[in-house]
Amino acid sequence: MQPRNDWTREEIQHLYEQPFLDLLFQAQQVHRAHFQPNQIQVSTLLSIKTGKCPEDCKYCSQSAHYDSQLEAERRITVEKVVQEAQIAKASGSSRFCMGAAWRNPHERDMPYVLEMVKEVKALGLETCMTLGMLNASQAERLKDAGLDYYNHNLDTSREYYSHIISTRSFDDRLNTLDHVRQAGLKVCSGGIVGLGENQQDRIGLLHELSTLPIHPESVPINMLVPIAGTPLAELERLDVTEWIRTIAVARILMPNSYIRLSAGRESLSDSDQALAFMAGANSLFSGEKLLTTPNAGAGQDQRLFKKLGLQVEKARPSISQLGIDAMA
Ligand code: SAM
Ligand code: DTB
Ligand code: SF4
Repeated sequence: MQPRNDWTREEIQHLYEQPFLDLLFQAQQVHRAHFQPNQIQVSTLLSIKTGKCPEDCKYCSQSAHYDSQLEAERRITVEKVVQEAQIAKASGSSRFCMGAAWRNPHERDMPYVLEMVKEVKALGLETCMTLGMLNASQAERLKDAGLDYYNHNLDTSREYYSHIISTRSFDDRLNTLDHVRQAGLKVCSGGIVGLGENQQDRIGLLHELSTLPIHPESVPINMLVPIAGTPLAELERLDVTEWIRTIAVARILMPNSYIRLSAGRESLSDSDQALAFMAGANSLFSGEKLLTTPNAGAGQDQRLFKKLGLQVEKARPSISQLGIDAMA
C-alpha cells in the first residue's frame, strides 16, 4: 500500500501531542508492521571539503559567516576518500555519505565527485552525497555515476526557515529535492530540532516531509550540536523527549522510510537511544566523527547494539553488482 502523503497539520499535531507512551506505542506498532524490529542501518559520514561555506546556516560550524575556530580543509583526494570508505565498510557500515561545505557544486567539481562515487560504489557500499543545491543536470550525472542517495535537509518549518538561514530559501531546498527525485536518486531529507523553534515548527517540518509527492527514503532527525562562535551556541538545550516525539511522529507519517537518529547522539544516554529506537528510529551514523563534530565510534555502537540485541543491516547488493546488467 502506498503510504499517505495527504496528512493535515491537525492530524500531525494530534499525533504529536498524544501522551508520550501512547505515541511511542503507536510508533512501535507502525515500525513492526514495516521493518524488522531489531535491525538497524548504519551509515558513515566523511567531509570531503570542510569549512569556508558561503551559506549562513546559524547552526553550522562550517559557515564562513561565523568564527567557529574550525580548521578549513580543501577538497581531499579521491584516494583518501576510498581509504576511509574501506575502513567504514570493514566496521559494518552499509552506506558511505560524503559531504562538502558548498552552496552548490561548481562545474569544475563535477569530475571529482563523479569519480569518487564510482570508486566508492565499486567497494560494494551504498553511496550518498550532500553537496548543497543541485541543478537537474548535476543530479542526472550523479545518478549515472552510480550515486544511490542525495542528502538535502529541509531542516525546519517553512515559517522558521528564514530565522536560521538567509542565503537561500525553503523553495530553493524543495527545487533541489525535485531535481534529485526526477533524476531517479533516492532522497535523504530531514531536519534539526533544538534550533529555538517551537512545537508548531517541528510539526511544520514533519508536515512538509510527509506531504512530499514521494516520501524521502531516509529521514535524518538531528538535534542541534551547539558550536561555539555560531549564533545558536548558547541556546537552551531542547528536552530530549521532544526529539523522540519528532522521531516517533516521523515513523508514523512515513512508515516505509528509514528514520535516522542523527547528529546529537553523542549527548544521549544508552537508555535515551533505546527510547529513540522504540520510537521507530532504525538508522544512525557511526564513526568517531560526523562531518566536523565528535560522534559515537564503532566500538561504542557495537557495545550498545549488543546490549540491546540489535543487528546491523547488511548493504543490499545493487543489480549491477549481481551481474544482472551484464546478463540483460
Ligand atoms: N552543505 C550541505 C547542506 O547544507 O545541505 C551538506 C552538509 S550540512 C552539514 C547537512 C546537515 O547537517 C544540515 O542540513 C543540518 O541538518 C545538519 N547539521 C549541520 N550542522 C549541525 C549541527 N551543529 N547540529 C546538528 N545538525 C547539524
Ligand atoms: C544529516 O542530516 N546529518 C549529517 C548528514 N545529514 C550530512 C550531518 C550532521 C552534521 C553535524 C555537525 C557536524 O559534524 O559538523
Ligand atoms: Fe554550508 Fe551546509 Fe553548513 Fe549550511 S549546513 S553552512 S550549507 S555546510
